[in-house]
Amino acid sequence: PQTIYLSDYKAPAFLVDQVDLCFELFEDGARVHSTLSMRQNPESGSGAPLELHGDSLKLEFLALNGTPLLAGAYQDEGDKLVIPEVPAEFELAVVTWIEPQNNTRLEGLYKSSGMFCTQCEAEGFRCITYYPDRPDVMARFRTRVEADKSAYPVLLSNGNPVEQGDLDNGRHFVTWEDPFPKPAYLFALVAGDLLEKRDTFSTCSGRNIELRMYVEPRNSEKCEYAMDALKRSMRWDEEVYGREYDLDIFMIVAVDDFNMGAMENKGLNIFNSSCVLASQDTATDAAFQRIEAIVAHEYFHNWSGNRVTCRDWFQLSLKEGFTVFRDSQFSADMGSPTVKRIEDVTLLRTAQFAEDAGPMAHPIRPASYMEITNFYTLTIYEKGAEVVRMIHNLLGEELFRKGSDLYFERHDGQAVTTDDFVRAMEDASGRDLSQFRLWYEQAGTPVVAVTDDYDESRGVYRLTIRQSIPNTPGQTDKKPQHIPFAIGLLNSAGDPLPLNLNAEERNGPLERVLELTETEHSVEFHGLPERPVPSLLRDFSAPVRVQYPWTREQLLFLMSHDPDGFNRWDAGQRLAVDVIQSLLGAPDDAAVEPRLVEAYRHLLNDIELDQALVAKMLLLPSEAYLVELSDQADVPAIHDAREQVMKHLAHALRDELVACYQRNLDQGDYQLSSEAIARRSLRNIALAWLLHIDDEQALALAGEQFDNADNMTDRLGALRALVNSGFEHERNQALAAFYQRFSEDPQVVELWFSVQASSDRAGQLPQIQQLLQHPAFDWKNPNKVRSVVGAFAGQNLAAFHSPDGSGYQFLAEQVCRLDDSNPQIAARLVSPLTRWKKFAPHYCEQMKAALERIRDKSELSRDVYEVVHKSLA
Ligand code: B3K
Ligand code: ZN
Repeated sequence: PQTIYLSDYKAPAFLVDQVDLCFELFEDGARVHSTLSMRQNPESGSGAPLELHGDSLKLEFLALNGTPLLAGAYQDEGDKLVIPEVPAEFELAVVTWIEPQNNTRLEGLYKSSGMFCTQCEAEGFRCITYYPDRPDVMARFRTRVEADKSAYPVLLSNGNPVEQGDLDNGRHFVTWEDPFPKPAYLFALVAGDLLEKRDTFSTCSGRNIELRMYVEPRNSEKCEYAMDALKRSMRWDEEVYGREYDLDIFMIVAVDDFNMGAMENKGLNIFNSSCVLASQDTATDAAFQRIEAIVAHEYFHNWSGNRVTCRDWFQLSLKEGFTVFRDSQFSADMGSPTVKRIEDVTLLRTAQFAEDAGPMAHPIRPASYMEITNFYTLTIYEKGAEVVRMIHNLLGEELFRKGSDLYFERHDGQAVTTDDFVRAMEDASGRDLSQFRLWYEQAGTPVVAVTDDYDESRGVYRLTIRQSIPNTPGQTDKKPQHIPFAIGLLNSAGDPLPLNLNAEERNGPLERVLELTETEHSVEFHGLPERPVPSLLRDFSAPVRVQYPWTREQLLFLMSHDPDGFNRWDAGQRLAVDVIQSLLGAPDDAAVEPRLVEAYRHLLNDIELDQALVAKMLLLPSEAYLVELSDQADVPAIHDAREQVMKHLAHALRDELVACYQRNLDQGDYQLSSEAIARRSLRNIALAWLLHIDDEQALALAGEQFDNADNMTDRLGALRALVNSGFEHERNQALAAFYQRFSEDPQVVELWFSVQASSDRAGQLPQIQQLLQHPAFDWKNPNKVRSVVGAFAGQNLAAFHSPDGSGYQFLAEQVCRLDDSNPQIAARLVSPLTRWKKFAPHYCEQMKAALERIRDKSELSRDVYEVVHKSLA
């Protein structure tokens, strides 16, 4: 496969003004008629041949300005159609035949449970027709869809419906017109027998927007939450960013077979069912929150992505980083900002830091790729969002808004670069972000090492802060970056101290954002009668690793006194990490730090503190995070040490856990407020811990909760606790009952699969093999694959890293099998193996062998090829 470089970017030789499409949909295939009004791009030289992308197409007809082109007048190069000579302005007619019913890659036009749907980002449109399939070619689309009327009563595409009617043979058509020029990756089409849910939204300027959701009839009762979330998103984007919706209709469609979460097609968002459908009985609190975030994310793309789009795919973070930042601000506003921050940082530190330290590390604006689909990464999305967040914090709320207004105004209708985004922020604020731009160019997580000393005689406390950025593939000797580093100081009573930068200053602010720009930065704080405790990187003000020689004493202190909620949580995590790490390889009866137990006791009894924060603080750092923090990870040892701490805590705090469970029982109706969510999460944590030590009373509580829950959070919480307990009989009984009750609901069946696959008790390899044989398992459905294979390799770490290497071989086998049908999903599944160098020698050799096995498969897809070869390099 070829590598594509950012430095090779050239403006398109031809532009498309208008696209006229007609889809004739049949059971054995689809005929696509396309008429393109094209002209030479005045900004690039003339004389270039016309090149159109194509993938798996059968060309039936080709005509230039009405004259059919004969075989010699063009070349069909497989992935490209080349017409050597074309006039400066012309009309090109293309007819292609495609087979959506056989499309298992789920890119382009395909079928999912009987309906037709599309996925065109990044390069799916070329699987539909020949086209200059690149985001900087923007055109107006008019789309006619024809299909059998009884099988496909609903026919949708982007924009507004302009014509419809009946045809011969029981067929009908609808024509849609999208007035906004767009790149082909935002094209969408849906045809099916779908139920329509309607609502309306009145915009800030008083326009009435029709909101429609289309779902399979069995999902009729699962639409309300997403519809409400959509309206909240629309309002929020008006209020916070001044962005009004621009078409008269906004549509959401739910489909079961979908490679990712959702897609922001203009006016016609398509969602993975699991990211949009929800009811109290079938969705957990976490699922509701995820749905709200994804609905918002896709909606926000209408401006950050659609009205202003990417020039090329190297700029992907332009739309994704910014939009993730926007959806995280939105979620913070809808719930608890501290909890949202903790969740985002947990994902970032566990998974994005790992990616940034592995063989696939890349900057948020990569310089090259083989397969763009592999670059929809945590780095592009999550780190990209952190970079926008830093700009937000450096500029402040008001100037950031000025910058985003300028960006949207300046670039409306254009395809632009991350640099254009940063420039708009600079121009609006007057700030110089030239060094800051390194965040876009340099990969790797900066390490910020802090040391301090206190001069008692002068009352001066000095921090010395050194930054360094590790080498990553293809990048060494990196330049220091511009890092906003928020800090505070506390005295021994736990009060925040004024941060006076010199002897004259008296009432300095209680928090400062230091702007680190040099390799070494030092700063002095004056007027301090005692040595303070530093609170570093408050609210995680930059995506960096902080090193500071915290004592356990200091961490305990920060855990209960830091006014920064995020840092309170973080202090607890650091303490727990330290305790678990100190037990690695220790005998089972080694002593567990008693102060950790007391800190957790205190938390469990603390009813003053925000209970949502308490629930987060009670969660021990995950195995994945502990692996990320170690050098030569021995996963079974990490698993054992963590288990030992968890069991010790559960035994020592048994009575407090029971009390916490009882105190948090819900009396009234199910609600989705932060308080109610926190209550459910506290009682489910208590239940999980108690069942982890096979507590008989907890077994009864779990049984009761499982049988009588009026919502999925509690029912699944009880099931998960039982599955992870030693009560084998009850575990099997509950699993069977759960399946029986929900076997008709694919989203719940996915939960059922993943609860087992992610559990070291129910998800050992033979059990995983059994799940793959289960009638509800379906290799063609990405959600099912993720819920069994993905959950096993990504969450059931002790089983996956079995010392005999069987987990690795298993994964290699499944990747090879999937590579033939859905390379995109196959490439994603490889990810746990790519970090092989991180593990202890015994494991690392076997992981490498598994990668080699995949490498040696014949006819490897470009997707898997790139990941495997880069990992082995
Ligand atoms: N933009 C899509 C992702 C498309 C992935 C293509 N392989 C969803 C999103 O980020 O909103
Ligand atoms: Zn997105």
